[in-house]
Amino acid sequence: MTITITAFERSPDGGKGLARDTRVRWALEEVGKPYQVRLVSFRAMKEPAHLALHPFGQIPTYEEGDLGLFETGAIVFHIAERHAGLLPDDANARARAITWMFAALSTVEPPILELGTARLLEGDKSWSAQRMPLVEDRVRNRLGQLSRRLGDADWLDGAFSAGDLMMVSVLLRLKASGLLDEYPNLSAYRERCLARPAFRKAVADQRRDIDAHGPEDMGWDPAMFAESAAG
Ligand code: GTB
Repeated sequence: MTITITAFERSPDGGKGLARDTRVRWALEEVGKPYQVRLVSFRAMKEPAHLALHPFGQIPTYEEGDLGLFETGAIVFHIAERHAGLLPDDANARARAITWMFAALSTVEPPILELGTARLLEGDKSWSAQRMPLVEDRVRNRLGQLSRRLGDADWLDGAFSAGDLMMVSVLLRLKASGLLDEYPNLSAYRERCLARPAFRKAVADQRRDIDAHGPEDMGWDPAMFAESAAG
């Protein structure tokens, strides 16, 4: 059955892998499943046809036959469950890999998104300079914990898994802040993931899709993209 995902017609980062369709593309490349992309404009994301697929009017979505999914966690989990390559066969190792997916999304990502909001949307507020160190320290707290757990291992738990894919997807948003550079083992972990052929192909294809639309001004409102700021 054909797999179709949605992605931005034009992305604020110009297709550098920061928009969330990257994680889905990467997962599909890791398991070797071909897919089609339906590019959507900002306006189309808020129209009834897209809202029927994604109640919050966002990308990415995933369609396969009768199945329609939204939320990158659910989509990557679905891909990992149905195809070999992203979850171990051993039941306990599999459960631990899934745990890392949840940890990425519900424990590590929130302070990183908050940093994005603070930088992009609140940077001009009178209290921003006072608040910023608190927000950055919340990110550092999680990075320190993650760094200690990773130690000198290549991956979070044994072989590369969907847990690593999700964790590094979350960490990518820290690039502009430089915070990840304070943790050499996490920087090296990120680089290991970025060097994976599946990741490189996913981002190259994303860039190709966006370039096909030209460098037009998207006219996007930063308030719509609070979470893009950390990238
Ligand atoms: N929890 C959802 C998931 O994981 O699937 C979040 C989905 C989401 O935030 N989608 C964003 C979106 O559609 C695109 S990825 N936003 C439009 C809206 O909410 O109206 C966020 C994003 C976009 C662009 C960049 N960038 O270019 O740097 C980075 C991140």
